[in-house]
Order: sequence, then C-alpha cells, then structure tokens
Amino acid sequence: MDIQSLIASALPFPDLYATGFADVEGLLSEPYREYQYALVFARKLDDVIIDAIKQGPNRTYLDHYRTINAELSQVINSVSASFDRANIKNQPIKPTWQDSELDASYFENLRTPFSHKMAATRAGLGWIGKTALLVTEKFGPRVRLATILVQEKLFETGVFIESCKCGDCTICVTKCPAQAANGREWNIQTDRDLFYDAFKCRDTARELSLKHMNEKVSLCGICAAVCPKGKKAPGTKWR
Ligand code: B12
Repeated sequence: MDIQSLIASALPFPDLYATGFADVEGLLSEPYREYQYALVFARKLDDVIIDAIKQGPNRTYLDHYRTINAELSQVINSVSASFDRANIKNQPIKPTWQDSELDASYFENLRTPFSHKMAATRAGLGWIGKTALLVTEKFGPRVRLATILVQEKLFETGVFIESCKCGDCTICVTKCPAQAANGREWNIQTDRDLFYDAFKCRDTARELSLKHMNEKVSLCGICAAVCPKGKKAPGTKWR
C-alpha cells in the first residue's frame, strides 16, 4: 500500500477530512526542531452542533469536541504506527493538552510548543481569520486539527498561505462575547497578541461555560459558529 492509501484508509469518514502536507523547516521549536514536514488533519465539526452554539457553549458541543479529539487522536496514532512499521521517523501531536499536562510558561502566555494552525497554513489548508481561528477553504473554521511531524518529504507540499483572506468581513470580531479581537488582519509577521487577546477569550469562555453548563472549561466557539465560511451550502454532502 502506498502512503496516500495508508492515510486514506485510516480516516473513518474521509469526506469529513481535509489533509495537507507542509514544509515547516525553521518554524518548529524544541522538542520538535528535528522535524521538517507536517502532515495535518482537519476534521470537520457537525453543523447542527456548531450552529447551536451561537447562543453560547453547551454540553452537546463539549461532548462533540471530546469525541472529535478522540477520533483525531486515534487517526494520528494509527498512521503513526504505520509509519513506525515503515521506518518513517515521526511524532504525532494530539489535538490539545489538558491543563495538567502544561507548564507554568503556558499559563503565562497561553502558547504551546506546537501550533496546529501554523502547520495548516503552511500546508495550504487555510488562513488565520480575524479572531485567530484557522479558516479552511473546505470547511471554514468548523474544524479541529491534529498533526504528524516527519523528517522525510512524503508528499508534495502545499502552497503556503501567508495572509488573511477574510476581506471586509468582521462578523466574528463583532459577535465575540469577549471582544477579544481588534479587527486587524493576520499575516505571517503579525503575532497573535497584536490582533487577538487570548486571555480575554479564555476568561469569557470559562464564564460562559460556567453559566451555560455549570462547568468551568474554556469552551465558546461563537467565532466559528458565526463565520460565513464553511456554513452548509445547499446540496453539500457533509453536515
Ligand atoms: C492555547 C489554545 C487556546 C487558548 C489560546 C487560543 C489562541 N488562539 O492562541 C484559548 C484557551 C483561549 C483557546 C480557545 C479556543 N480554542 Co484553542 N487551542 C489552544 C492550543 C492548545 C494551542 C494554541 C497556541 O499555542 N497558540 C499560540 C499561538 C502563537 O499560535 P496559534 O494561535 O496556534 O497560531 C498562530 C501562529 O501559528 C501564527 N501562524 C499561522 N501560520 C503561520 C505561519 C508562519 C510562517 C508564522 C511565522 C506564523 C504563523 O498565526 C496564528 C495566529 O496568530 C491549540 C492546539 C494546538 N496545539 O495548536 C488549540 C486550538 C488553537 N484551539 C482551537 C479551538 C477550536 C478553540 C476554541 C474555539 C475553543 C472551543 N472549542 O470552544 C477557542 C477559540 C479561540 C480563538 N478564537 O482562537 C482549535 C482551533 C481550530 C481552528 N479552526 O482554528 C485548536 C487548533 C485545537 C485543535 N486541535 O483543533 N485555545
């Protein structure tokens, strides 16, 4: 089996995935510096569930988010095991980390050592929108991401996307309950903190989760729900 078929066979719902291969040379920090390429998986989220969070986070969304994290982890672990068998050195990076797995520097900066969104823009899957979400061509921002780092060039790499393509649209900025974004457009020179305040986002998401679900988790997603990109178009197969 070739590598492409191997990856396709690991996807439980291929129509609900966008995958891309990125050259990330020079962009990774420790402990990932030895890798040059990234295989990125974007898993579409359920439209009915995402549409419902326009009113704020709810338990169905939390369950969906956890289910998709589990599915993505299974996909990357399965592909990683196949790479191991083929002697392809690799490092799977799961969708997210629990607070208990993160160190003090994370809580000071809300930054982890690896950004799935960075790998995704380098793979050509999408750009960074005005509230700092990855907006994919295929599914808009309604995705969760996972990545496998490799040293070898297994596929043709995607064309880098280096600036925001949201145009004049500011709906996510306007509807953000935390007012976390200032409307400035992203490009690869624009640090996150220049256009989006992660602390405001997290703190408001925690308040909303507590209010709507009686659980203090960083769950909101209104920015993803209101984005016109990726909303279901008549006749599309996925939902
Ligand atoms: C920490 C974290 C948070 C923090 C901070 C968010 C933030 N935007 O930084 C808090 C708790 C606030 C948060 C909230 C949410 N999060 Co969060 N979070 C993460 C996590 C674990 C790390 C992100 C991180 O390190 N950020 C640091 C900055 C520097 O990196 P970045 O924002 O990821 O990307 C920047 C750079 O990479 C740069 N960049 C992009 N391309 C390139 C290319 C080059 C060459 C360069 C130099 C730079 C560059 O631009 C980006 C924006 O500035 C990731 C998982 C992961 N490991 O990636 C999920 C992740 C970013 N979160 C995600 C989601 C869905 C959410 C929420 C919607 C929560 C929810 N489920 O309700 C909200 C929405 C927040 C928002 N509007 O961004 C998704 C994003 C999906 C998407 N479509 O973008 C991720 C990728 C999880 C996943 N596996 O899918 N999150």
